[in-house]
Amino acid sequence: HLHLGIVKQRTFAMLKPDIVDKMGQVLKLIIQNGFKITKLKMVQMTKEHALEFYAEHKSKPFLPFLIEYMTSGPVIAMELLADNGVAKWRELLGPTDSEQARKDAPGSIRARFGIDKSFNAAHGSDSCTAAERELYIFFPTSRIAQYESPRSTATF
Ligand code: RTP
Ligand code: MG
Repeated sequence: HLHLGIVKQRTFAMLKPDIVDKMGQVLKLIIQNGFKITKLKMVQMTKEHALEFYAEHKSKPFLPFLIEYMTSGPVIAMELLADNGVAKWRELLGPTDSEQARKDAPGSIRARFGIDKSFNAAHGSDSCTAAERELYIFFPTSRIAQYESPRSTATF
């Protein structure tokens, strides 16, 4: 049957260490924006884990700083499900640079919770292929069944 170009997609989202103490506010925003949180865990990345995750940036000058930041405390790793979920989550995140986000997308997560282009609150996969790869890094759990939504919809 017709889907009119809209398809449910899973994406990988991560709250970076410095906003983990604001996770209540951020999770509320995520749910209010129509995402289902289908997986979630708090985890301290090792340096090796962070380097694997950010392999695409291995020659960037900011990589050592990024690894230091991302391993400075636990992160919240999530699988989110929504119509056009990959692009929808990138849109709610806003531009990479939080200062730019405050100009161009004032309601976005990076505008509201980020500091600058390095400390930018949260991560989102940039494609379905990236989402599959990143989800597998944090949730290498092929034995766990996939599902569409939690049993009840939380309202904060
Ligand atoms: P993300 O992967 O975290 O969702 O963000 P993104 O696609 O918008 O940005 P990307 O280019 O993939 O960069 C990954 C992360 O590296 C840090 N970064 N620092 N100092 C800098 O110039 C710089 N540029 C990027 C950010 O934490 C960014 O999210
Ligand atoms: Mg990226």
